[in-house]
Amino acid sequence: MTLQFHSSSPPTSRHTGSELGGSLVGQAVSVAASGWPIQAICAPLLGAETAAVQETWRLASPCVHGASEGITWRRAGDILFGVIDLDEAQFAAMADRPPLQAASEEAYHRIFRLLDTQKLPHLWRIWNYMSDINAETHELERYRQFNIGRQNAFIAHHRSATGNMPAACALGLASGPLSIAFLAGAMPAVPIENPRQVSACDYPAEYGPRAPIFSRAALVHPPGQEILFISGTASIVGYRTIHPDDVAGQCREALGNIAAVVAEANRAARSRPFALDELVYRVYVRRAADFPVIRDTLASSVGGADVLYVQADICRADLLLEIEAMALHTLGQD
Ligand code: 3EB
Repeated sequence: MTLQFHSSSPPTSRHTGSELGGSLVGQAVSVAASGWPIQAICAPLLGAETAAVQETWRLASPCVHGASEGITWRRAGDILFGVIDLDEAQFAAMADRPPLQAASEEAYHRIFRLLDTQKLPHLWRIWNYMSDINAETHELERYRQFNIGRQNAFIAHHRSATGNMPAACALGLASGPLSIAFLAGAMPAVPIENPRQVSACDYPAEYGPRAPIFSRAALVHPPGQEILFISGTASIVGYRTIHPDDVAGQCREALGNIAAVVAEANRAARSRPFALDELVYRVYVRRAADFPVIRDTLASSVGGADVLYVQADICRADLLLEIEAMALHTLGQD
């Protein structure tokens, strides 16, 4: 009855009924009208043997599902996975705000309404994707527009914008809608910060008029389990990007940040300590040409760990890569 995570390549479209949902990552993937909450992440895989990978959350207990306000979701017990894709063109008429800001605010409003209705108020992990994340329109970088909309929705729903935030990532793709996938539950996540980094909610205004909302990691506790989600992690110390033009340096720094977050998580963990070589990693690489250096740097640090490399834009123009990770532990068995 535990929550499980499976990765399959090539992807399989077979549903046994116990899948909550997941993602399909690869160039030109599409999940049109499947009716399942599967987030299409249209981005080239690097160094992979297949063009696409399917990642699936599975829970062997009866699922209920629905589609409300454009969110496709499935719920098993007290865990819900949902996906919402919004076309920014539909928000173009709101002349007072950039369309991406309006779309992100609306997407989060809808997510919070669904979670209220389902009485599963606690967001655990959020995956945010948008096109042209570093482009400047309306005199503001699009990632910063997204941050305004996200923070407005958190505040409107009386959710703290500074504490108890979910783990998250936010990446740029070449095209496509604003796409947000989320895992939520009845129990709050335990947020983890990184002592080497300023909390994202405290970033100074030079990184945007409104701060991002996420914690560096989250520990969540489905019955009998402990799951560690490590948010997108980059070469940021304090609040500044370091090693701006040095991809190997950024990679080592990001891994150092992950090690620091894991150490911090282990102080709060209820299961055995999390180890770097047991994590499942997803690495976002801005320039495909940097892939070999990044792969070799990871290999010397996390050995044979499971790593998926995806070409995508990172939310600061000077960041060349971002690494996220997770691990699942069973309680009481280790
Ligand atoms: C950073 O540390 C890098 O906006 O949800 C990482 C994880 C980043 C999540 C988000 C952004 C987000 O600031 C960027």
